Amino acid sequence: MAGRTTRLLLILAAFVAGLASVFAVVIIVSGREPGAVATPAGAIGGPFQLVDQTGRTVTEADFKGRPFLVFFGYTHCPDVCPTTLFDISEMLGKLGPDAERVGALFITVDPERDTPEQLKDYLSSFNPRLTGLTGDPAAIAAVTKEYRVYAKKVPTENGDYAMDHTALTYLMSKDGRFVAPFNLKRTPEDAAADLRRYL
Ligand SMILES: [Cu+2]
Repeated sequence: MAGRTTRLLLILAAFVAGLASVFAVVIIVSGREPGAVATPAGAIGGPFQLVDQTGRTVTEADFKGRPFLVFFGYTHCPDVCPTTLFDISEMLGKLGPDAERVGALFITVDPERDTPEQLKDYLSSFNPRLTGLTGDPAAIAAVTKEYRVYAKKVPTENGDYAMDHTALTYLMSKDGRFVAPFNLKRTPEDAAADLRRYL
């Protein structure tokens, strides 16, 4: 009986913890909604040197002449990252051949676990045009700072950890300047049509 109560309590605790983390994400997201981005466009983003899921060195120069989306997250993320990557994948699918004329970057905030191999494995479930990027902690710290991304390690009950992080998709122009947060909460057709305007 006591064992059962303990288990129920543990399940309840896990549920509450899960709920709390969802709210934390919501707060982070809502804190960075379009209206809250008061900084002048152009001040967000900048040069970076990272490694993609194939081990290739990638810099911002690789996307010159193409509008690109940037999303920060990590492969162990329970919901926000997979949902966003799914939405971006759907949109890339709707772009058809134009998908080659845009960039879609998933930059990890968890370089400790997200090696190029881990990114490759994880991204195999999504649109192949997604570029997963990782790097040494200093390079990741630099790029998160440039994009004003909040990312914080949060220990979990099982001795592991999760990452609280800004869940904003940045739309960058052909010349690498920040345009606006990119809205994925619409049909992939609408999102694709919007992105086409920046080609
Ligand atoms: Cu995430």
